[in-house]
Amino acid sequence: MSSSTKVVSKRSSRSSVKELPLPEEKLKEMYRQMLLIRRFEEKTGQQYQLKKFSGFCHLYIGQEAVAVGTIAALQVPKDYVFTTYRDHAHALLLGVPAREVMAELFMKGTGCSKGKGGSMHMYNGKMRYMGGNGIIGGHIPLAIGAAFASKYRNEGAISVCYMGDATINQGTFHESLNMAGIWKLPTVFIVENNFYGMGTAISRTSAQPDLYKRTGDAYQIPGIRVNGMDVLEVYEAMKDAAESARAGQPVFLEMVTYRYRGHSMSDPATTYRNKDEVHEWQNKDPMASLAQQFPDIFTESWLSDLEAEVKAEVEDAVNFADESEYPDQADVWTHVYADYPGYPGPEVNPNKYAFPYNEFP
Ligand SMILES: Cc1ncc(C[n+]2csc(CCOP(=O)(O)OP(=O)(O)O)c2C)c(N)n1
Ligand SMILES: [Mg+2]
Repeated sequence: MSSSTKVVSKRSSRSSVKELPLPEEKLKEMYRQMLLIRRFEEKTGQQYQLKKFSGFCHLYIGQEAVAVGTIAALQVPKDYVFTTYRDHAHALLLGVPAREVMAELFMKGTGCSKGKGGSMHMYNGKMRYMGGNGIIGGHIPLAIGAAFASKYRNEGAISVCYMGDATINQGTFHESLNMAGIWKLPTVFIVENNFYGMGTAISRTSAQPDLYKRTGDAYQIPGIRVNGMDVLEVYEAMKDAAESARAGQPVFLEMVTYRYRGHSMSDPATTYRNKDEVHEWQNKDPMASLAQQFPDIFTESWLSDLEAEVKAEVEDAVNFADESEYPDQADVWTHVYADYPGYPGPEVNPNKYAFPYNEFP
């Protein structure tokens, strides 16, 4: 793979069932996953407005094809996955039941991070989902650390690091990519380019607006631009990138995508972009375009059955989260740091740290 090359779709016409690029079941599963994410996120937005939970909440609506297409190309649960605070979708795809993602949003003890992480800190250690991270760029060194560990132990796992377009001006990005380039760490860096960092357009903050060009010569990490609204194109690009990373050549993928909602639940997105722009992207919707390409598979009756099934799954998640309890106060110091023998040490009296917190460790 050469540096700084654009990806050209390898697929020919997909208009006929005979020319399916993937088995029918796989196409249907990708569609189902995108729909689950869409409906889950819409419900999450409603629950937030109903004040079922508070704090930061960033929805993934519009970007579904990126997480679905990339994770479909991974070896789960061998490969490591790190992402930002826009992390509900990745959790749903990496083995966290919808119930436990919703419960985590509601900060309940049954959530995937035991109710102590909330929206920005989904996690599933068993599936090597190393979670959401709230600090822009803070997770990139962690991701190359996992890649280094995999290489050192000869695990054959790759480390995948998702980030937003505004993240790539952070120092951690450049330091991490330089190390990955020198040490040939098995990493795929994925920029989800939705064109905005909060309310600031990427064209105002990146001297090089073609983000895929920023890593090739600088770090010997090939940069590839991918249509992030096309789940099949994303899948193919990720398959190649994962293969390359596993063989010791890191890759940088620029996924061109768009968020239909504001940056977070507190952003109405009315001041920095107009409705025509949003509609233009909605016309490229990843679910609608997949369904339109394969009308023989995505029939009206199949789609309406799926809608009902997904709706029920999301309703069930809300009921489960509503009925769950908040974490027990006695658990306040568990799952905070890694549990390893000897920590926090025999001399520590758990009662010392009971509410109210007079003393901190
Ligand atoms: C180090 C740091 N600086 C600032 C912030 C505040 N902040 C949260 S999201 C964000 C913009 C990130 O945009 P982008 O990387 O494009 O990701 P997107 O939200 O579009 O997915 C900023 C500046 C932060 N979380 N961490
Ligand atoms: Mg962005």
